[in-house]
Amino acid sequence: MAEPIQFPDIELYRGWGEPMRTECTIHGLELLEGAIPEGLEGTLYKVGADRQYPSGRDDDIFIDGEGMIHMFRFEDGQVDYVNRWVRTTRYEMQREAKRKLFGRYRNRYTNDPEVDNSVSMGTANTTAMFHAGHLYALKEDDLPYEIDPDTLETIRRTDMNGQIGSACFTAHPKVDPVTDELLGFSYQARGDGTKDIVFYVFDAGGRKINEVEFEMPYAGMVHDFAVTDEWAVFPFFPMMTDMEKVKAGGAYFEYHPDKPTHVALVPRYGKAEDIRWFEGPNATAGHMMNAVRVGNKVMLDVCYYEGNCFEFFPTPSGDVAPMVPPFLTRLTFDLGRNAKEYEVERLLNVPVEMPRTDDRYQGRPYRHGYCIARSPDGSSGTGHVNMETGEISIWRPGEGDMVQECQFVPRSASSPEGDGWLLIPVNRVSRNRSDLAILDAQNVAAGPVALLKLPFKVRATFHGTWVPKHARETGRYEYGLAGAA
Ligand code: V55
Ligand code: FE
Repeated sequence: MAEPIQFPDIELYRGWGEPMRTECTIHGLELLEGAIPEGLEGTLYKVGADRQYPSGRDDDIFIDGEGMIHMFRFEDGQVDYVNRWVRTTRYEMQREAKRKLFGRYRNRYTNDPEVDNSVSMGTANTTAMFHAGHLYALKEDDLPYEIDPDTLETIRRTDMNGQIGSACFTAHPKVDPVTDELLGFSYQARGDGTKDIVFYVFDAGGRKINEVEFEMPYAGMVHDFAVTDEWAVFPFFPMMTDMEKVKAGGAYFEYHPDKPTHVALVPRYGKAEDIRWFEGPNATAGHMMNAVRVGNKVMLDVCYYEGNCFEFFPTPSGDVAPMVPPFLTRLTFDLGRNAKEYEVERLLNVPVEMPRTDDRYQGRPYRHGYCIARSPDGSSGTGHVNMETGEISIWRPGEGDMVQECQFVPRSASSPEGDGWLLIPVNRVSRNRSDLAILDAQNVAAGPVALLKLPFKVRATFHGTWVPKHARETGRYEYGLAGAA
């Protein structure tokens, strides 16, 4: 007899966090308000964590949980919605066993004895990536899972035709929609607790054209990075893995409040010997908005925590280090000087997370940023940041409601920066269901130009990507920059 399915009564699973565990298909979402903009043709893919089976543990955390991929397909004036579990090795093994076999977040020493130590813990729960005609679901501790872009069926776990020789690939790759290059990396690349990091550049056809292998100062978490025309910027915040603690069943990461931050600037098309190292104050961060090079200076714009960014990762002594608010902050690295320090400058005094841009301007001088702006009452709204003036304008969906990460879609392949729409899954918390809001990206505060209804909740998505109709057909974005030749 299989065990009864009973989730523990913990905060994580209450209210909006109640596991959804449901695969749905809707042909044509109801339009509640406004009109779907003409010319908006393509697919928004989003990936998040749901809960396949109860773990029986009380140390479960929101960034764990089996991957669920969602799509909103805009076609012929309507929007279809589909979501499917990603059939990871872990998902399939648990489905077969009819119970949870994998234990604490990234801690294989807490797995059920019937799971071989070599099986990946990967959940494919963090983002969707589209490159060279293929769609993937990603988690930073595992290889990519290729997904059918029309049905969301899982095709395979892949090392990209043997080109990734590591155990994993980042969940924050950068696909440049102008050059169609893919930039990514593997961290703890030789397995749990290793210091190896490998940076990759792939061309528009998916062929690896550069690889730079180097060592981090310690086996840390490298959740995101940023790229400019010449550099890949890797901040190493002191969120570290201690394998002795992990082997004893502890948390996979610990926040060290007394350690500095190290930053590596890795040449985009160069070699490890040309890496430039910097060192700065204690801090943490998950997400980068962008990086830009101007002359000899590289600027990294990041949602910066002057302390811990994850309450569930303790200090080495086992204390809870309370989470501090994230502020959009610019770190400036002067490559013209032979100094290790960098400048730290707060750009905005409102706590913001899940930063995005018009992705054609990743690594290029930019004027528009988008983010989730938090309110003191626990609700949230979608923010537009004018990067020249530092002003933020915010759309708040309603009392108690929350927004998920937005996706910018340009009006046309070569429209000016910021001319387009924002697509946003909205948590209608009091109604226990979701909407998809479409905002005019140049007038965020005016509220949705269209609002589509989901008769259930899209529980949690972290990140995603937009694939325009022409890219699904040709495998290339081939976007342009307004004013560029
Ligand atoms: C983060 C998210 C993750 C993860 C590690 O936001 C770090 C940071 C969604 O999963 O596994
Ligand atoms: Fe992330």
